[in-house]
Amino acid sequence: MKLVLAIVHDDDAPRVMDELNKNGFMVTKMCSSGGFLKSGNTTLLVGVDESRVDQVLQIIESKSRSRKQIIDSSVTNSSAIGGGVYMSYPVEVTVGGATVFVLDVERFQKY
Ligand code: 2BA
Repeated sequence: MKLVLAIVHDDDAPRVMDELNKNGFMVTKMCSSGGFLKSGNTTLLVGVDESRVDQVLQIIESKSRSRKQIIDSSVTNSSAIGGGVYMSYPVEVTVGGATVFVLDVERFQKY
């Protein structure tokens, strides 16, 4: 058995989950935040037989879009004469489609 751990955009999560459920996969949704943008995203956990991992990945890929996001990057130049100079400039980052990890499951129990 494998555990597919997928980090997807909040807006894509409902479509990814619907399609996984439609195809008979069980999904757990967790609210998460990216360490870089500090904004919300969704982490999905899917426990699945190894033979069906590719199907899960294909569904996640087909329902996740990549997006351009502009963030404000701040730089403080404290060595400037007369005190620190504060500069802020926009930086474009591409987020997603999905970041996926596939992990081995040592043991799976349901009680
Ligand atoms: P964030 O950490 O908020 O990152 C959002 C996007 O910012 C990333 O998109 C990437 O394009 C950019 N980015 C992240 N760190 C950067 C850095 N140090 N310098 C420049 N740009 C940077 P994605 O790569 O699509 O990642 C989306 C989200 O997936 C991440 O949100 C994070 O929550 C998760 N993620 C990605 N790679 C991961 C990893 N190796 N381990 C754990 N989580 C990961």
